[in-house]
Amino acid sequence: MVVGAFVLLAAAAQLVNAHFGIEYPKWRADTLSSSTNFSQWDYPCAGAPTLPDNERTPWPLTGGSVKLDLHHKWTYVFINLGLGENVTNFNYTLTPGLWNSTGNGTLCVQQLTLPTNLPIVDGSKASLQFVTSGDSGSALYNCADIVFKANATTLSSSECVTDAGVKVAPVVAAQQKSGASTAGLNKAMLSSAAGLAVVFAFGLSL
Ligand SMILES: *[C@@H]1O[C@H](CO)[C@@H](O)[C@H](O)[C@H]1NC(C)=O
Ligand SMILES: *[C@@H]1O[C@H](CO)[C@@H](O)[C@H](O)[C@H]1NC(C)=O
Ligand SMILES: *[C@@H]1O[C@H](CO)[C@@H](O)[C@H](O)[C@H]1NC(C)=O
Ligand SMILES: *[C@@H]1O[C@H](CO)[C@@H](O)[C@H](O)[C@H]1NC(C)=O
Ligand SMILES: *[C@@H]1O[C@H](CO)[C@@H](O)[C@H](O)[C@H]1NC(C)=O
Ligand SMILES: *[C@@H]1O[C@H](CO)[C@@H](O)[C@H](O)[C@H]1NC(C)=O
Ligand SMILES: [Cu+2]
Repeated sequence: MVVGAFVLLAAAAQLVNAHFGIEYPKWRADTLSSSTNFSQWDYPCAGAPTLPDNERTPWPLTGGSVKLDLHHKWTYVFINLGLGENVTNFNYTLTPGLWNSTGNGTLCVQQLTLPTNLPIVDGSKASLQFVTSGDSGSALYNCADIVFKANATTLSSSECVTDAGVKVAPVVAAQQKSGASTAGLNKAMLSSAAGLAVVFAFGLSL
């Protein structure tokens, strides 16, 4: 069924060299570096192992910042959260509206909204999985390891700057009104679940 086409498209897409980097939180490894053998095509974390505890980025209990370096003309962006020390199951989405990001450069979001009733306390360890994908459904992966801390802060607004020309909009909102920018990113837009249905229709079955 869909799997055969998925594999072919993934293979074709490997010809396009336009991966992405994580600037914040600290990523597990520089998977863009040609001096390592990490591959962003490898699920779930490009083959990079969990960082030692002293290298986990402290994140506020109410949600923290993310800063990505995007190289594509446009891409879907998913950010998933898994709880625990050695995460294998990234089963909470932090991008329920599914982001469609256009432009090439730095995308920063100062505070991601966490799912309600997330079972975390001061000191809970977790990992973030960043996924970018085009229409073909082929995807690239990177991960970052965090620890939820009561005294952690988000990046300041001067540290969290999105490049001019880089925009992100949830898929559903993007279809309703064009040109939504990060300035317009809000909780209501990010909480539309219908966006996921759209992308799975678009991304995984074409
Ligand atoms: C990457 O893989 C190649 C081929 O298997 C090997 O020769 C090289 O040493 C590896 N590099 C690293 C940094 O592990
Ligand atoms: C992204 O931007 C860099 C420099 O800012 C440029 O060299 C590169 O060609 C751009 N890539 C795309 C896909 O627009
Ligand atoms: C996580 O993995 C590390 C290294 O393999 C191991 O030392 C540690 O006990 C593991 N922790 C849990 C909770 O499984
Ligand atoms: C997520 O996965 C973890 C570990 O497998 C599990 O304990 C937790 O209940 C799951 N949460 C949800 C919302 O699926
Ligand atoms: C995402 O943005 C790109 C570039 O603007 C556009 O071509 C594509 O149709 C958009 N996808 C959706 C589902 O809105
Ligand atoms: C948070 O508290 C810990 C001690 O629990 C301390 O080491 C750390 O520097 C504090 N961080 C901030 C940002 O205040
Ligand atoms: Cu790429």
